[in-house]
Amino acid sequence: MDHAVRFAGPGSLMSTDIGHRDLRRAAAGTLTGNWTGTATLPSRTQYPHQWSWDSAFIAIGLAQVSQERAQHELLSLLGAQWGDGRLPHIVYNDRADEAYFPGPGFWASRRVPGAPEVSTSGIVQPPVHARAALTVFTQATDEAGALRFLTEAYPRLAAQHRYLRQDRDLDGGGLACIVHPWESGMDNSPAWDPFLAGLDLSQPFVREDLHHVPAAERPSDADYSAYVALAENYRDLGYDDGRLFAKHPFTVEDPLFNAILLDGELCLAEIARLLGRDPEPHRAAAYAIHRALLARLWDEDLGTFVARDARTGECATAVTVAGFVPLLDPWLPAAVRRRLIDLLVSPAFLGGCRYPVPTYDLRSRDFEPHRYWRGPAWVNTNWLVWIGTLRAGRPDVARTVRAATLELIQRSGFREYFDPLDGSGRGAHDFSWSAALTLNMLAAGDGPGHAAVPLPAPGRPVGYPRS
Ligand code: 9WN
Repeated sequence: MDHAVRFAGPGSLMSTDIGHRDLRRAAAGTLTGNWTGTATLPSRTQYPHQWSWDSAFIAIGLAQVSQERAQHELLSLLGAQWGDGRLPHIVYNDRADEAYFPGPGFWASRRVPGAPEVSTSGIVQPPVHARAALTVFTQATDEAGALRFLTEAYPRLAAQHRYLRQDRDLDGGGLACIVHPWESGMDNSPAWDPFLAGLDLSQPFVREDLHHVPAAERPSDADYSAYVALAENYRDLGYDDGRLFAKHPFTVEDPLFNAILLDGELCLAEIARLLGRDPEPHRAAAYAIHRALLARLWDEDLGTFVARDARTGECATAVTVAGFVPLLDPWLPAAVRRRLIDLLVSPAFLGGCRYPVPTYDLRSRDFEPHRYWRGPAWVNTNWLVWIGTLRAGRPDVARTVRAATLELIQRSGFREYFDPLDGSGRGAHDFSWSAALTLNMLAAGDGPGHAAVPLPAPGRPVGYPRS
């Protein structure tokens, strides 16, 4: 197959040093504008608290600006970890209590044994944090200080991963389940539609998310009702994962979440090695996820990874950008890797629009270029695909994804998401991870192997036959 990507290259300004220098300055300014003194808000207007995977992406960008702030960003989030190891998806900022729904009163985290003093939500987000900690380390100039940071972060990251691999592996099949679309980070993805159909959605609530962003760019009221109902149910079960399988209607294995968990275990193996600890349990955990991902989520007909309902075994048929994130798996069979790259460069994604990467197959009947996670390009998913293609040994495709991302930013600013057809910005303005990951992409340049994008060696996991 011809892998030529039919994407028109980056604008001329982007290829100049001046363009990059201005972009770097603007990105650093955006992060400073959203800094509270202890953490960085995703957006001052739309998201006035600390979010989990946002903070991981932000720390990766802050590593280019200030080691101190990058370390602080992650440690402040890790400080809100629950006793069972879960890292909450929101850590609430007391000063912005009423500005976001659902607020701290909804989750009532402080009534839960083992929850921290600070108010948090009770759900999680994709575990990009081990990769973030390793990237902060690889960008440090004060190695001794950065090792102290890793020493502090490592046990918490290991506990976070243990929670996901054990407590969230609800049927023992080797993958972590998400129990709410918010846990996927791609909240409104069409992949969740079949699993949300038929839920009882009668709770009254007031949406705060439509004050700053048009309704046509946000989830529908029906989707929001499902989010609220699921969150209430999990809360009313006492956030007890042991009761989920019998009593919770959303238990889903997501390829993006699990591929990030796999990658995170390899990053933890590297962190363990740096700290003189045993990396082997982390490598073995990564390899176990690799096997389960292939066995459970690979769809041979579609040529991509799909989400699966852990209870019924039903798989989603939506082809989304989440399916490419397993390119992060260094053990992926060559044929699977090839199929994924073929799909990625095809008219369904890179080859079909001027401003990739769309989050959803462009040819789908319900593709929406403006609505949150149902079509727009996002910087964080572009970044994950970029690292995945580097990991997969396709620097040609990686170059295209990086150029497309920087061009979007140059054209429309640090918006939350972008119309992949015309490149216009959507959602929140001055969005932190768009700025942070721009800084990382600028630092890494085009060539693979830069320290700003560590790709820890997979090693040879002990005790497993080759798959
Ligand atoms: C719910 C903060 C978060 C991101 C998510 C994104 C969006 C929240 C919302 O904003 O979700 O968690 O209110 O829509 O989907 O990925 O972490 O930026």
